[in-house]
Amino acid sequence: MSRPTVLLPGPMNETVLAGTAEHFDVIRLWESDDPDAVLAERAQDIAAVATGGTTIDGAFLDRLPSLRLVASFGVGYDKIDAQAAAERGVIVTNTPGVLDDEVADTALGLLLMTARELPQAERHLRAGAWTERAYPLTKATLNGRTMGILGLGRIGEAIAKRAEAFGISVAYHNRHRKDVAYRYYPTLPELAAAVDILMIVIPGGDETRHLVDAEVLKALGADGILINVARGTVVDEEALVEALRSRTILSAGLDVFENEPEVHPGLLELDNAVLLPHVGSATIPTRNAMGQLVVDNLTHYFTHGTPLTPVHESADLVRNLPA
Ligand code: 8YV
Repeated sequence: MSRPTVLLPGPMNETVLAGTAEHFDVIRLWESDDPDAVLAERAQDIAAVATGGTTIDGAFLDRLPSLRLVASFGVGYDKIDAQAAAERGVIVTNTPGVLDDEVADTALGLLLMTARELPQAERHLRAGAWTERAYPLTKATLNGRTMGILGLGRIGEAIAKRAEAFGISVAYHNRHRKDVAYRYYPTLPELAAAVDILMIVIPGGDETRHLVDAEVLKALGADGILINVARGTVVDEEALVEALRSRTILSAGLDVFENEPEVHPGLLELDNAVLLPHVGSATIPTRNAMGQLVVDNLTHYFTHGTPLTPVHESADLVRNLPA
């Protein structure tokens, strides 16, 4: 039997490249001089796509009539229209679970960096300023603080566990209350008003666009710290720059940006923002585990007829798969 054809629109990590090459007939679209011609010529063959960041919308899906599965690298899949895929009978998978601890570690690291101004203190030392004067005491401490988690999912829970170990008390806002011991706030402004640290872990996409706006930042208040390890689109970046400039909030630690890798020039100028280049899950072991789950979703689907980790928009399709 011939091997199923898997399309890779863009470059992916070694684990995905090696794993797909071992099991499938692979099209490396980014290496082609004329990707449109390749897509048109091979459209009938392509049974799956493995992707890590390419936008996949209805128009893209319509070009691939034999497509059955889109295996996405990463837990967030806001670049993929999973609803449009479901309407066309195409299952989408992501890589949940294997990156929770890594992203939670980054979130706590970024919180420490932001609250205690560690990058600024290190810059002070490297600039030779320590011999002139001690680095100023920071206004913020993590002792006795409260963290509000926006989006208490798997990564949110891993962050909550770490925060508790730091002696930080945890509250959260989700659309629905969960069966957890943390205090629940039914609206985001109420959560923001009640906490010292607002931790964003909610998925991106249209539904959560600019959820953290000027009103939420005002509610967080002058001692408030904003941390975002989710998607830049969740925050109204213009409003954030203004809130940081006017000290409406104390500081922000950001791993993600609205137009990344472009970063708002206003953020770059501010001394009360700590900025990381989207490194939440960026270790070799974790990225390899994510890559392996992409490959495993593909092989499991083509061997057993079911994917391992479908997204919720694909739930009905998966339920109706032949046993
Ligand atoms: C990765 C992420 O940076 O999983 C996600 O949703 O944002 C990160 O783990 C991203 O998937 C890399 O392409």
